[in-house]
Amino acid sequence: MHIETDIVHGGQHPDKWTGALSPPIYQTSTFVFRDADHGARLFKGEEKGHIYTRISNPTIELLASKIALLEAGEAGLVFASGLAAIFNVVIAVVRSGENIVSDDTIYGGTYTLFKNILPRLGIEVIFVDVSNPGKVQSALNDRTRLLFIETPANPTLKIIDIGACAEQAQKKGIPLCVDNTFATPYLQRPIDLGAEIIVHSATKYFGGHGDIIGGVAVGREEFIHAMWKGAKDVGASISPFNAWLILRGLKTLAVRMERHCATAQKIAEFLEKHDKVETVYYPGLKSHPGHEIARRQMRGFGGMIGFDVKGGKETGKTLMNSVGLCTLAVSLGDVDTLIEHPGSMTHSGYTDQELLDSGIKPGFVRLSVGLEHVDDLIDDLKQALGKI
Ligand code: LCS
Repeated sequence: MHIETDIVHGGQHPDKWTGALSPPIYQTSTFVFRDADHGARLFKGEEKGHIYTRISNPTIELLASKIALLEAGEAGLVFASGLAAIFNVVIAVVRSGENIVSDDTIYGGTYTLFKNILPRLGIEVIFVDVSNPGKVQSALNDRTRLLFIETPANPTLKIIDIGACAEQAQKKGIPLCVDNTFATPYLQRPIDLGAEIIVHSATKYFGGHGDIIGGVAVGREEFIHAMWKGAKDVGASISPFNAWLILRGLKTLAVRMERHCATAQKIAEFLEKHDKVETVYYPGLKSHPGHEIARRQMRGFGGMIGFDVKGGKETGKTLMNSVGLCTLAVSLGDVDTLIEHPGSMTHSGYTDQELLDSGIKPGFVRLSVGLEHVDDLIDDLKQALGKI
């Protein structure tokens, strides 16, 4: 089936008890055992069944298998947030005394997890520009257990060649983990290009409506099972209701992504021509250094745009304080267009030098293009840029 069809039907079937088309929400913490031996067998893994929602839940499992299908992976595991998914992947793969090689441009929360929390567990993270194969080669060593990237990356929309990266990881015998939040499997399927593990903030395009927090990891069956064994004791489980809201949001992923891409392309072209704008970062623009790679590995360029306004941070602030229709807030992938300043908001865990090294200039503004009419969005940005 085409991915558009899998997005609607994949993994789902009418409820076997009632025929309900929409899946039931198993909003329960616990599941009743038939007798004491049944409970003991479930705990020993001798019989399949649900015990307790931190361990497993049918609504959450439905979401996990649906996302695994969309990502062309064997299995998936859903978490309370994207960061919980990333943390659980790391602790499933990396032990104290070992390390991760990560691209230097990633979501600020992932960056502070890697920079501040993992070293406390004895896990070192080596940050390099992963788009440069030579730098990756010299960073990988005998204690490296994971190569981690985001593409397109938050917030600069940096593009990394997934296939080339996967090859380097395979040579080293380690998995490549791709955070596919910005693209979604509708636009890009890293597993088809050689990646082994996919993570997502489901909070974003999967949910799509700005009303939940969730995360997911996808990979080989054996890996997901091993990760689940640890994750059930870490306890970062999503609520069944939130899992259901993501299932509902997912149904419109294809049409939403088409519109996000079309509107973002027009806005990026508008911004590129504007005399108050210095640089526009959008992979759909020919001027973007990752444009050719993005064309090869993505079927569309996504709904995220970055841009530098002339005059730096202060003019950036004037712009953000002057928008009317665009909303000044973090998060992304919502139906509402959101605008924010990564340097002082989502990426405030980077030092000023680290921001510059990752190409995030002081006046860099990030736009998550929503589903409003493109002309209304352009009018709003035009009037706000006019205030500079
Ligand atoms: N990965 C990416 C690429 C993200 O953008 C985020 C959150 C996460 C992982 C973490 O997911 P969460 O735990 O929030 O579900 N990005 C955010 C952002 O850019 N603004 O607010 C959150």
